[in-house]
Amino acid sequence: MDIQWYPGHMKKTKNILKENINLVKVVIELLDARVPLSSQNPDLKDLTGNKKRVIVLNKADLAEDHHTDAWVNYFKEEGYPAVPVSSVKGHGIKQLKAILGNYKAPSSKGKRPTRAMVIGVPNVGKSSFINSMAKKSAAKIGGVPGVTRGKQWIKIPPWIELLDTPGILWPKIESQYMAFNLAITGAIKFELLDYEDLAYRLLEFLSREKPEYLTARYKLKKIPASGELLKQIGINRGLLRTGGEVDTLKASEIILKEFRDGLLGKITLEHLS
Ligand SMILES: Nc1nc2c(ncn2[C@@H]2O[C@H](COP(=O)(O)OP(=O)(O)O)[C@@H](O)[C@H]2O)c(=O)[nH]1
Ligand SMILES: [Mg+2]
Repeated sequence: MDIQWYPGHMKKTKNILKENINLVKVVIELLDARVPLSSQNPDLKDLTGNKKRVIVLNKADLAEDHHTDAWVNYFKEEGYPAVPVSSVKGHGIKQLKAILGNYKAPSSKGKRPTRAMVIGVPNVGKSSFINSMAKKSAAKIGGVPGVTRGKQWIKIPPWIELLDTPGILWPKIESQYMAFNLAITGAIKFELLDYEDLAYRLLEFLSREKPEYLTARYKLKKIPASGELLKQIGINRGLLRTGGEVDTLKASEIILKEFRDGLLGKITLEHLS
C-alpha cells in the first residue's frame, strides 16, 4: 500500500496557524486518545513558537483508561499539561478549565479574557469539544471543514474565550502504521486506503490484543486464522452476496464502523512501550 498525501495540506496547516496564532495566548491541541502520537503533528512545536500548549486527549471514553493515564504522563514529561476528555460526555472539561486558569494574566483581575484556539486533525472532535466547553451547540459538528471568515469568539464564562473556528491540523503521516491508525479512527478519508486492508489490520490487532472483544461481538467460538476471520465475521452477520459468497467489503465497513462507535469496547490502538 502506498501512502499518498497532499503537500497542500501541510501548507494549509501552516496558514491556519499563522493566521490565528497571534490572537491567542493558549493553543489547545486535541489528540485522539486512541492514537495520540499518530494524531499529533510533530511540526506543531515550530508552528506555535512560544505559545502555551495544552493537550486534550479527546475521545477518552473510547480509549482504555490505563493507556490514557500513561499518555497523560508521557505528555507531562514532554512539558505539556494533558487532560483526558470526552467531549460527548462532558468529562474532563472542568479539569481542563482549571488548567487554563493557570494562564490567566495576573494583571487582568479576571477582566481580560484568556483567548485560546483549538486545533487538531479532522474528526478528532474539535467542534464537539468547543460545544462541550460552551455547554451549548454553537460550533457546527461533523460538517465539511470550512473556510475561516470573520473571527468569532465563544465566551466561556467567566474568563475564557475560544476561537469558534477550530484549526484543522493535517496530520503528518510518517509511516504506514500512522496512516492506518488515522484511517481506522476516521481522521483521514477511507478513499485513500482500502477498506479491507484497514479491516484486516484492525482485526490483526484485535486478535492479538483483544480476542475476547472479537469473540463476544461477532459470536465467534474461537478466533480463526487471520485469512478466515473477516469471512467468518461476514458469515456470522449473514453478509452473503447472491450466490453465497461472503461480502467481505460490507463486513469490513461494519467492523470499522463498530470500532469507531466504540461498540467493541474501549480500545487504545497506540501503546507506549
Ligand atoms: N465517543 C466520542 N465521540 C466523539 C467525541 N468527540 C467527538 N466525537 C465524535 O466524533 C465525530 C467528529 O466530531 P467533530 O466534533 O465534528 O470533529 P471535528 O472534525 O474535529 O470538528 C462526531 O461523530 C462526534 O460525535 C468524544 O469525546 N467521544
Ligand atoms: Mg468540526
